[in-house]
Amino acid sequence: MSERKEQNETGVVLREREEKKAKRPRMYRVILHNDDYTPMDFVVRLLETVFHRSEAEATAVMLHVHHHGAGVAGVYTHEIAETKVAQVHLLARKNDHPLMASMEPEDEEDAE
Ligand code: TYC
Repeated sequence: MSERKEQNETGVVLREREEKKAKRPRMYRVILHNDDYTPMDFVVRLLETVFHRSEAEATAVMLHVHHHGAGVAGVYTHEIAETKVAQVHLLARKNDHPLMASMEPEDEEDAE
């Protein structure tokens, strides 16, 4: 955001802030973490309902998390990602499962 200084005929200096560019928003990965207790079927249903994955995608993501410890459920703007993380925790706790989710910026700069 740059500033431009202009001087009019009265000698008053006017500062004008140029319009902020409509940049693409920073995107965040919502990460699901593995645990030993949350049922596989619960994770698949959650990926379908909260993350709008097909059954095949949901199963693939769940198995990835199960075998590798963590995996990407979806990529969203900051506010949407926060909401998804909260929805995962709410649904999991409601069903007495320890399932954990987190979010991280997609671009490298200060990831994690
Ligand atoms: N490891 C769990 C089980 O064997 C399944 C699971 C998958 C749990 C993904 C959490 O994010 C998770 N029942």
